[in-house]
Amino acid sequence: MALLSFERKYRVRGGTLIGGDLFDYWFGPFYVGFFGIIGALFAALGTLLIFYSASRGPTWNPWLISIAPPDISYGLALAPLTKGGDWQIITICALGAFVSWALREVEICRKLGMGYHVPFAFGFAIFAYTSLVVIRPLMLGAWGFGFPYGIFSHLDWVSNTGYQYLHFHYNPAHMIAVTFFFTTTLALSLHGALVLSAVNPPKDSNGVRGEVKSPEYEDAFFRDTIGYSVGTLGIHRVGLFLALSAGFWSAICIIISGPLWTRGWPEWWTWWLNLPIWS
Ligand code: 07D
Ligand code: 07D
Ligand code: U10
Repeated sequence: MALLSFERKYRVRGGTLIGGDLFDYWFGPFYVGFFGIIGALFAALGTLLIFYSASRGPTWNPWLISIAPPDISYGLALAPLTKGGDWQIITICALGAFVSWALREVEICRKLGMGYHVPFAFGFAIFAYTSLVVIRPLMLGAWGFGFPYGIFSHLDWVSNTGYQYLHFHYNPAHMIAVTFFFTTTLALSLHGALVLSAVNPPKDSNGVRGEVKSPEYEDAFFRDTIGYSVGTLGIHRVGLFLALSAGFWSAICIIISGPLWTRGWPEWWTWWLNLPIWS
């Protein structure tokens, strides 16, 4: 079905969670909806605040602009706008925009009669962000533990926070997260390569392209190679699981750093040396 006639068929009324028919329309290619409006408002307000804060800062260099959270001494209180209060409002705007984006996805899923897998997946990214700027700061008792909003400054934060625990690679949840990230890229490269190899087979000596292969060929390739094929639907379940696990264990690895373990992460492994089996 051509895209235009497809859109006419599927741009249907309804499925909204809130607002009824009021915001149930499209703006060019974009579905709007109640959450499109408030998402755009949060994004606009947050961006304006970033510009306002940058205008008070020492630089307009986009790599160096940085909006820092309040000093630790403010604890969990609201800070004055120029002393990290801007960071606090920007954080609220960011969370408002991310959650609106997810709910707008939900409304689109409902319109199309699809599952909620995409917004569910985006929820894990939101959880990872929340773990950094809400959950861990709350557990440590100060908003100052959040990361600063700046391209290079947030890298400094990651490095400083990592070295605070001596050697962040020894954080067991970080190990699991990193492994899931690596496995995700392995899985996507295998999947992308396998699909292209089947739908885009080599040309023969006359320059004629071979026939597009069916999924049975894809199954056969992995049975021949590793003895098992997870199947053409299964690989998408595997991919989603791997990617969501990467984000989930990332959130866990930072939440436990401080609230649960305050010393260097290498020290955590002494439980291994203390096992009675060695004595
Ligand atoms: C490709 C989808 C498109 C999204 C893009 C990002 C902005 C920020 C705003 C100046 C894969 C758009 C960027 C809107 C501009 C201002 C105020 C997604 C794709 C292209 N980081 N991080 C980057 C964010 C954290 C870390 C790049 C955001 C944590 C490291 C970009 C968040 C930690 C490195 C960026 C966030 C951390 C980066 C590329 C939020 C642990 C890099 C991102 C909201 C997770 C890399 C200079 C990308 C880099 C990089 C954005 C959080 C670590 C600027 C929006 C605190 C180690 N991060 N980041 O491609 O080159 O993502 O940095 O949580 O090396 Mg970061
Ligand atoms: C938080 C992003 C959420 C994004 C959202 C959407 C917009 C809109 C608009 C484009 C979670 C934003 C959207 C703004 C844009 C348009 C139009 C994703 C988030 C909601 N580490 N480490 C991780 C590795 C070291 C340290 C995670 C590797 C060192 C700390 C991941 C290495 C030390 C923290 C990871 C390595 C250290 C982490 C990041 C290697 C530093 C964290 C991924 C090979 C000296 C962070 C929750 C992530 C974390 C984190 C990987 C090294 C410290 C597992 C591969 C040893 C302090 N590290 N790391 O979380 O867990 O994505 O955050 O050396 O806080 Mg690490
Ligand atoms: C997948 C797949 C598959 C496919 C696919 C894909 C996964 C089965 C079938 C998809 C994958 C790709 C296409 C591959 C490439 C993708 C990536 C590498 C991922 C990264 C993506 C990007 C970097 C692109 C990011 C772009 C984005 C997010 C779009 C940006 C758009 C906007 C900001 C507009 C958003 C729209 C909203 C919020 C709702 C509508 C609102 C408007 C249009 C604005 C107008 C506003 C109003 C009407 C409200 C009024 C309020 C305002 C303006 C505020 C004013 C306030 C003031 C204070 C001034 O598996 O195979 O193939 O394709």
